[in-house]
Amino acid sequence: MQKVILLSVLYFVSFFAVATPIEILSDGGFEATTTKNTEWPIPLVSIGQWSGDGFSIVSAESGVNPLSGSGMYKFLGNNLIGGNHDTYQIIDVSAWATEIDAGTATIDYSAYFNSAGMVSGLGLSFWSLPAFSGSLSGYTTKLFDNFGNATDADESTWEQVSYTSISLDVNTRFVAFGLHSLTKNSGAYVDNASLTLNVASTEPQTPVPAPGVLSLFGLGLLVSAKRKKRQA
Ligand SMILES: [Ca+2]
Ligand SMILES: [Ca+2]
Repeated sequence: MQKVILLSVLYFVSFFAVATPIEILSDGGFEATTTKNTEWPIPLVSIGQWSGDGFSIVSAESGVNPLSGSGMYKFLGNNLIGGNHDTYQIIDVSAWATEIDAGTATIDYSAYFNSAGMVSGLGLSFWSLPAFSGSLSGYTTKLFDNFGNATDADESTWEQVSYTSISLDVNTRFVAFGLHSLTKNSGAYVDNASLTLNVASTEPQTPVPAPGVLSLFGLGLLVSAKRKKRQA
């Protein structure tokens, strides 16, 4: 009977041990970014860094406090890329090629916006790239919300924009995360950006007893040892 209970608990544990969310964005809280590549096309050396149109990392400003730490992103406009303000981070995901090509990898993607007074025309984008040569032209965007977001008029609140379970194309080796404002110097800020890669292992899962299961097992041994002692 004890064996049956133990085996069923082990099965339960292995069922929930499959998906592993991994944060792959660098400095999504805008606390460490000091240098900016304001070039277009985005240079290869900027992989893993915020790049594109000009921006500032600022502390509390115009009644808006950073959502985390002491820094937040501020849209500026030098109009390198079209008439909008666009900043990207390119991320190398080739380390997960096996899982991506198995068709099981997905992305969760979000950022918080805020401003002093309501600002509209804000957006996020996500790109799935088989290779990266320095330009995003020619690639299909997986998601571009077309500047459809707006902040409210309350500078004490941060408005979250989020998307979940976006599938990654087979052969994806780089992804791009985009922050967008329809107008330059829009007065909008961004903080706590996140890009999570969710991969399911292609290997069969080996059931691993959780600490609680081990205690239960230990308790079972203790009880049976005591019974044997009494019988002796
Ligand atoms: Ca921050
Ligand atoms: Ca707000």
